[in-house]
Amino acid sequence: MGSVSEWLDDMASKYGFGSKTEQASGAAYETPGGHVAGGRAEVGPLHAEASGEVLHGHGKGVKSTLGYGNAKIGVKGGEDGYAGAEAGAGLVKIEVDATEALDLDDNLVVEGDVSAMNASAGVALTDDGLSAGAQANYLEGSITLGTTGTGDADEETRVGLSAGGGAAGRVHWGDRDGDGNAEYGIGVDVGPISADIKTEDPLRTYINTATGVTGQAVTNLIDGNMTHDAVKKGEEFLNDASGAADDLLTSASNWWNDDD
Ligand SMILES: [Ca+2]
Ligand SMILES: [Ca+2]
Repeated sequence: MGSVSEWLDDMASKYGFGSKTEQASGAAYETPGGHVAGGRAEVGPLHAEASGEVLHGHGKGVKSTLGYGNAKIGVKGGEDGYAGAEAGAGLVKIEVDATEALDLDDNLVVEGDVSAMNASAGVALTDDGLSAGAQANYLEGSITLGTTGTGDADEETRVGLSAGGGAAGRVHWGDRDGDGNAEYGIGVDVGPISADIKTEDPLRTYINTATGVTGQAVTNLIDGNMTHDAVKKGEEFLNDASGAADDLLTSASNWWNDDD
């Protein structure tokens, strides 16, 4: 006769909750040039996922999908944290990574995608950012250009067009090149326009965008990550100011005590 904790342990390992979490399951059926796959569940703290693709092709830098759907419900912490609820489906999607397809410099980001009959809705919070929205498009496409892995001031811009309805917004803070400098950014889908900007150095990007060629001439002369440097200078200033305030208070209190 086992104790309650033994029983709980047994149930935890059996169903994957409590301390013995991580339980994943799935099934995939490969066919020539395609597959159907779905599954994944992590009970504790809850996470479920299902996805499927009818036909799937993968060439050098080109991925094409015909008939797809996915759904997630959330709350999961840890490394690849996820919180939210999302669902989406579409008919055709073609994604091109030109850097791979055309053997371009690995530090360039040149990507494009086109899809038709798409619908998606949901809210998601992941390690890479926050997104929310609902939309249905007959046709949509986007191009992403930028740099990655070149230092601490990489930038990416994505612009897209769509025909359909709905709206979405995103906040980015992922680290694509894993250099410890997050690429901060925002993105919106409003009307036919979709745009995202991500940058490891928001201050530099802001000056370049707001002041054009003149600003770029100036920022080109400044090495390093301007945002990090500005934050550091700000902290130093605050430390100095608080040090000066401390000195002032000490002097005042000494004067007061002497006068006593
Ligand atoms: Ca970088
Ligand atoms: Ca980075």
